[in-house]
Amino acid sequence: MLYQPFLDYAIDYMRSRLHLSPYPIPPGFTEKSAITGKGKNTETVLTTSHAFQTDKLRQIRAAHVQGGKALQVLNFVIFPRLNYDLPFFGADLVTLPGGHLIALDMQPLFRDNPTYQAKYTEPILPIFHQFQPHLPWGGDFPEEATPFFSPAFLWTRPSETSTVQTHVFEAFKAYLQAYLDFVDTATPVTDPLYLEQIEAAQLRYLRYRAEKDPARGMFKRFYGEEWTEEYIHGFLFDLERQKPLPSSLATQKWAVQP
Ligand code: DBV
Repeated sequence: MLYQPFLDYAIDYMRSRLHLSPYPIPPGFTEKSAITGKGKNTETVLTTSHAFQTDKLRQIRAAHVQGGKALQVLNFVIFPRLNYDLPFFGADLVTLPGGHLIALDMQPLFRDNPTYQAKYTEPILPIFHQFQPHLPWGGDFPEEATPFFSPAFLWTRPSETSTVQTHVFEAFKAYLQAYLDFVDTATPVTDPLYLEQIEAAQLRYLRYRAEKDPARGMFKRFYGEEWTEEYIHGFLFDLERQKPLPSSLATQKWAVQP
């Protein structure tokens, strides 16, 4: 349906530029379906999960929810390994009975740091300005989420599906291409203090997203509480379950222990 071309494009494009390995998806999460509604209005809601990793990217994962014309969601996030200061690639593409809601960004580890902004936000601004006229600010945005978004955050609620299929799709491609350019040139961080800051920023982001996941209510309704919490903490936002840390980091940590 609506977001399948986004997912197909992302996977094909990443395959063309990265050496993707599979990232394990816990049992029970690759595919999950439920039947909702009554009488003639029943609808199967299918959620599929997709996940990869590379030498620089800890987890590339997508959750794709398909429940008919009025329920389509693609949540796609790239979590870099903890020894890179890369931003997160974050796309939340949501179609509900009330309309479309699009969030697209390279979510910064250090939002207000000028050096970081110069490295990871300024190069994106021309792309942002290219699409912004077609994708105006979507309004109503949780204030507490602000630190997690860059000044190049595309946040929009298109009233036409065709806008999603054209401008949003083009913006998605452009952001992903630019993200992979960052990945190409990224080099490992070795400074222990910076590594600690990166880990703290990743945990801050992850905990916020797991705690505030706007899809929690929807998933609970379809698949129950237990499945939902496990999906959120065991797959969607799993960093804390994925200890030990990358070996370079772990070695440094262990080195200071008696
Ligand atoms: N959002 C997720 C995941 C989803 C998902 C993992 C797998 O983070 C879907 C599914 N997002 C989803 C759904 C809704 C939203 C809304 C189903 C609609 C919820 C509803 O209306 O019932 C960006 N997504 C939103 C909203 C925002 C985002 C701001 C509106 C929420 C609201 O108005 O309260 N993306 C979201 C976000 C961050 C991000 C908050 C924070 C860092 O990256």
